[in-house]
Formats: sequence, structure tokens, C-alpha cells
Amino acid sequence: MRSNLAVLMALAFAVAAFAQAPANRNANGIGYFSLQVPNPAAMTIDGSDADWAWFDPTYVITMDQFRSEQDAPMPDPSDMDITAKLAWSAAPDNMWYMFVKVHDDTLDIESTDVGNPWADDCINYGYDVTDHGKQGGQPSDRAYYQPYVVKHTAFLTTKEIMIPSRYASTEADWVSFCHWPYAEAAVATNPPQAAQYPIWTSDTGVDIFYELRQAVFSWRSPDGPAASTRSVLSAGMFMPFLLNVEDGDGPWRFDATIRSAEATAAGYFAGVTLLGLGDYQSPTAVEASTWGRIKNLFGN
Ligand SMILES: [Ca+2]
Ligand SMILES: [Ca+2]
Ligand SMILES: [Ca+2]
Repeated sequence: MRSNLAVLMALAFAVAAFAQAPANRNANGIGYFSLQVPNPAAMTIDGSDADWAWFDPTYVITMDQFRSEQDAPMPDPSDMDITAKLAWSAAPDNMWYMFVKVHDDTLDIESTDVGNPWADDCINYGYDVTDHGKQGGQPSDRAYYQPYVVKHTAFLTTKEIMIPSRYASTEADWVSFCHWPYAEAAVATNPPQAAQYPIWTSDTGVDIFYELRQAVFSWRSPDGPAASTRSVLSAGMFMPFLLNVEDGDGPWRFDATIRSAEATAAGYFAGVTLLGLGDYQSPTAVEASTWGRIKNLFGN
């Protein structure tokens, strides 16, 4: 009995020691970058990236930097193809920005239940500023580990465009973090009429555009944003961050994610480094930057 207890205690210590983010947490093996928004007042959350022309294309997250959350083969680009831009703004705006373009053969937004977006096309993203991790999945963990969902509202009975990912069980606690002045989001499609149908498809498919900005909190209070600890975003900051893009059509649901298999298993997010204006706007960096150069600069 005593030896069994010793074994259990050793296992408990091992589990405790393992309750930290894996060293390899990124699907691209390197990490991701968020660029400082030069002029937050010029950004409009409308599903158009006309206001993102300043974004250095070197840092666009492309499909080869995602993996399948279910370790399935990656889809053909005609089935799903993703580009994502991550950005942040300095105080006083102090917001996280994201623009995700998804090319998809079929737009599926048929579910009417706001709390069940998972069978449809949507994005699932989140912040974990303190790198707390999912831990035991306790409700209290969600004060730190903060996933959200954005989905087109055309067919939702309750038209919430952004929700906490456990909307049904945490509705009262986290919904206010999804509303202005703390967050706003937009979803648009090309062609626009695709979103008039629960399920829409064509020979050439559809582009879906997700755009958002959101205040980031290192700790969320159940009493709402005003009682929570807001992060002050700054150049050089490391942000544990998740982006999953969900494809609801086909024989089974597909999740493309930026986190590694190890991070998925351990319940941690990928890693994003915040670059200031001077970090990515210098002429030499813009002219000759490639993923190889970035890897040399930041990955080792
Ligand atoms: Ca816009
Ligand atoms: Ca598809
Ligand atoms: Ca789809």
C-alpha cells in the first residue's frame, strides 16, 4: 500500500511538472507574429481587408502553417484554404486585431443554435496571456484560458456574432467580453449572396472573411470586463494564442489549427510574438524577409 502511494505521489508530481506549455507548441514549428497597427482609427471592422494594406505579407499565416487538430490529412485548397493576419494596437486603443480569409467549396451556416457553432463554418480563437493552459478543465480555468467563437449570424435565432466557446455553460460570465467597447467582429462573404443560404456551394466556391478587434485580459472576472485585469499590449510581448478554422461541410468536421499536436494534447495555445512598428517596417526587413530569415531571427 505504501509503495502504491509512493507511485501515485510520483505520478502526481510528474503530472504537476508536465502542467506547462510544451516547448514545441506551434504547428509551423517556429511561432507566429502579430504586427502593430499603425493607425487604429483607420481600422473598420466590416469584413473587408481594405484597411489592412499596411500589413507586411511576410507575416501572413498561410495554410502550410496550419495542421489538422484531429491529425487528419490537410484538405485540398479547393475544399479549404486559409490566410490569417494577426495584429495589435498600443494604448490607448490597446486591442487585438485579426483578419482571416477562408476559401471554401461550401459555406455551411445552417445551425440556428448560437451555442452550437461547431457543426458549421466558424473560427475558434483564444487568448491565454498567463499561459495557464486548460489544466483540469475546471470552470475557474476559464478566467485565464479564454477561447471564443465567431460565426456568421444569418441563421442564428440569437444573433451573437462572437461568443465564449462554452456559451451554454458560461453565458452569464463571459458574454460581456464579446460586446463593445470590449470587442467587435464582422463576417462577410464573396459572393455576398452565399450567406443568404443555410448551405451554399458553387464550382468555384466561396470566400469567407472574419475580422475582429478585442480587448485582451490576463484574468477574466465573472463580474465582467470592468472587474477583470486587462493586458497592456506592447512590442516584444509573447502571447499564447489559438486560431482554429472549422470547416463544417463534408463527411466530418475539420479543424485547421496553428497549435502543435503536443499543445493540443496538453491543452495549451500556440505562441505569438508582438512586433512593434519599427520591428517590421524597416526597409531591409521588408525587402528581403522570408520564413528562413524569420526563423534565424526569432526561432533559435
Ligand atoms: Ca476592415
Ligand atoms: Ca470545405
Ligand atoms: Ca465549409
